[in-house]
Amino acid sequence: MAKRPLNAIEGNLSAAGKRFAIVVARFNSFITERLLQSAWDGLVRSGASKKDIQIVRVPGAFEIPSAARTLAETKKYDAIICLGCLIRGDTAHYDVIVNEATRGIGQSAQETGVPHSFGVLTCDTLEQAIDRAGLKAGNKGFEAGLAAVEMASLRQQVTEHAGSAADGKR
Ligand code: INI
Repeated sequence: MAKRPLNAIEGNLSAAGKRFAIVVARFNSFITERLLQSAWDGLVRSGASKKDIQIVRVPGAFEIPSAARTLAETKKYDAIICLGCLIRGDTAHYDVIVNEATRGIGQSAQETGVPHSFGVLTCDTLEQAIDRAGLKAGNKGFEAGLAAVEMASLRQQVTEHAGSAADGKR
C-alpha cells in the first residue's frame, strides 16, 4: 500500500456531538425517501444522536439551495445534506434545475462556510435513479451522509489547527 504523506489533515467519520440538517425534495419522493433513509442511517451509524438531525422537506430540487442556505446561516449545524432526484424529460426544464441546484448548493457552502454534501441524483432514466438509491450503484444518500460527517470533522480540525498555529503551539 502506498505511504500517505505526513502532516495531512483529514476528516474522520465520527459524528458524535455534531448537528446535521438534511434538506430533502418531495419531487420524485419514491427515490428521495430512500436517499433520506440512507443518509439518516449513515449519520446515526457514525455516532450522530437522532435529536441532532433535523429533516427539512422542500417541494423540489430547485428549492434545496434556499432552504440549505437558511439552515446554514443559523450556524446551528455542522453540515447540511442536500437530497433530491432530477430525471431528464423532453424539455430544458431538467437542465435549468440541475444547474441552479448545483450552483446554489455550492454557493451556499462557500459563502456560509458550512459544509454541504450533494446527494442530488441527476439521471436520464428512472432506472438509473433506482440504481443509485439502493440498488446496483449503492445509495447516494448514504454517501452524502458520510461526506457531511467527514467535512464537518475536517472543518473542525482545520479551525483547531489554525488556532494552535496562531498560538505558536505547533
Ligand atoms: N424537481 C425535482 O426535484 N426533480 C425533477 O425531476 C423535477 N422536474 O423534472 O421537473 C423537478 N421540478 C420541480 C422544481 O424543482 C421546483 O420544485 C418547481 O419548479 C417549483 O419551483
